[in-house]
Amino acid sequence: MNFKRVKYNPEKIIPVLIVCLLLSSCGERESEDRIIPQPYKGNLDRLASDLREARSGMEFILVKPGEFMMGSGEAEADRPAEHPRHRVTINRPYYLGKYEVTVDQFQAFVEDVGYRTDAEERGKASGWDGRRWGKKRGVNWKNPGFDQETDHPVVCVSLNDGRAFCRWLGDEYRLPSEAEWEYAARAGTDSAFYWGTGLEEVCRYANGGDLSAGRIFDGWNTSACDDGYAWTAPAGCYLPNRWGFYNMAGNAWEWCEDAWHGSFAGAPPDQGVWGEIGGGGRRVLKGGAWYFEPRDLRVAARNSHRAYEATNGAGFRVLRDISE
Ligand SMILES: [Ca+2]
Ligand SMILES: [Ca+2]
Repeated sequence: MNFKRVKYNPEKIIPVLIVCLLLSSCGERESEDRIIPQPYKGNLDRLASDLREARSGMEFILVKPGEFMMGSGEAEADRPAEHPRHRVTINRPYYLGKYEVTVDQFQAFVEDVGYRTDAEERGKASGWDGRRWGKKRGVNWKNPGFDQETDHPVVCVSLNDGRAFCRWLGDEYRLPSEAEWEYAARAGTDSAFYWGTGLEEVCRYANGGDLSAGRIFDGWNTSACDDGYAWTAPAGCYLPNRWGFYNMAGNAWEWCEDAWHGSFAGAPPDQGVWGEIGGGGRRVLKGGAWYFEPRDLRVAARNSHRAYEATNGAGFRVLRDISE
């Protein structure tokens, strides 16, 4: 097996627990046990640089081991949830979806197993309707409150729905940890955006709240450029990051498995999930979405919802583990 369960360092966890209890910011109790990925024993050179999953047609890109600094830098110092910036070692390679999971891929899963999403079961989802944010009756992945094509990212899906989709694909598929997501999104960069720091380039790389959105969302705070879409855009629109991943900034927020913590104090130095795997409390989302201004499209930006919550700005991307 490639993973071992170890007792996490209580000297680091206990202060975080105390702060969380005082601030009521964690949402769920931290587990003392976590799974730490073990170094890869295979030959990296023998791994394909990309692959296609036969059932869904989803494309994946190989992410090789390395190190990176996780969280926001000095120029982004007003964001306590993204601090302290800390070194993370990625010691196992993995494949990550080149694109967000699309409406037609999610539909194939639903039709195959008769799945009903959390939003369908609850009869509602949250979202932005162009005028206000709130819970909307009858809103779900089939009807997110705006028109979508089948190649757009599926939204109004909960963390639970994302996990169910991964189980359908097979045992080696799962949602990424936040560290695995941010390592792939940064793609070797350490700037606020994975294209650098330029706000003038936002609309070339990301579908966010832009001038197209500003023409529809009255009084909305937008980028000073036009990316062409007020709502979601096709997966594969815009420029990819340096490693070939599309829309990691913007379009749909993307679920990660980590439990929500109000800062990175005590964060693990590896790619493993921070927090109990399979829990139902608040979980991390990354990347920003179609209605957000540029600061929420930064690589370090973080959001959280409960595992059952669905919003019309949130979707997900799939990770495929590599054995050995
Ligand atoms: Ca847009
Ligand atoms: Ca995205």
